[in-house]
Amino acid sequence: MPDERVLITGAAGVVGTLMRPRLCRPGRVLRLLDLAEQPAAGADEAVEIMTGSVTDPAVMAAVCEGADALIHLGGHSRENSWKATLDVNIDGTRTVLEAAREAGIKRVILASSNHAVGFRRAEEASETGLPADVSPRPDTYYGVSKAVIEALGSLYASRFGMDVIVVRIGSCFETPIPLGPRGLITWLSPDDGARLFEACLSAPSPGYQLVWGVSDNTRRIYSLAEAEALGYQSHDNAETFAEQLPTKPTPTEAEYVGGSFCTAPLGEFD
Ligand code: 15L
Repeated sequence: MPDERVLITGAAGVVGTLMRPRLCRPGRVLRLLDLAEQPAAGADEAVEIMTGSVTDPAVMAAVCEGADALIHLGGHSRENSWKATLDVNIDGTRTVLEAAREAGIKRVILASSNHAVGFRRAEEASETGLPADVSPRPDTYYGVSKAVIEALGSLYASRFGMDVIVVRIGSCFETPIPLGPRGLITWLSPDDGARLFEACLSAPSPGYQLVWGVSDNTRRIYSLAEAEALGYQSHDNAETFAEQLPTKPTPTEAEYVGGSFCTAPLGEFD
């Protein structure tokens, strides 16, 4: 059987860098796209390094050729000017989806963010957590772009029968420590992130799905039921780090899903 080829955009970003070693496996080639320079392929790594922008239709057509699945992580990962957000996150995602459709890629995983629903209040979460498909309440232009990415994914799934899974990522970092106390709520461990992407890649005929991307943190306010229905099982819990994060979340962090993004100046790169 030929190798499965998984295209990852934004492969040199924070999440992409964490996923590269974790999503490599026998029978799979990772095609890694980024504008930034990437480490060359290691001796035992089946990777193809590609350089280019998700905003360039010619680049996207070339990298989608022969790919079986796509994980779209590319784009600005924090607040930026409206123009940059529009060009890269919104228009870029349409370019990515269009190229995927033209290349016949049937399985697409899109990185959304908790900031698509950043103005949801923690108190809205029931015992099982905020549903993964709770409607958008963006906290920034960045959050608006993620809400549009979700809508674009829904459009391509409905129109063209593609399987599109959108992951509302909490905070995916090596540990929750740099995130401060909010990380005890939002952390997605890199290993859990890889488990979740594997579930998204292999779930049979999911159609369009929104799922939360968080670990099974003691203090989480997000439902994991939707991700678990795809086969995700979290093994990690940010609470392991609680002693290293003794302070309490600020009132904004405790009140709103998006934490400090809710008060950050709009359109300003931080
Ligand atoms: C995000 O969406 C960002 O990409 C990431 O850098 C973190 O800030 C994360 O949200 C978060 O909320 O912690």
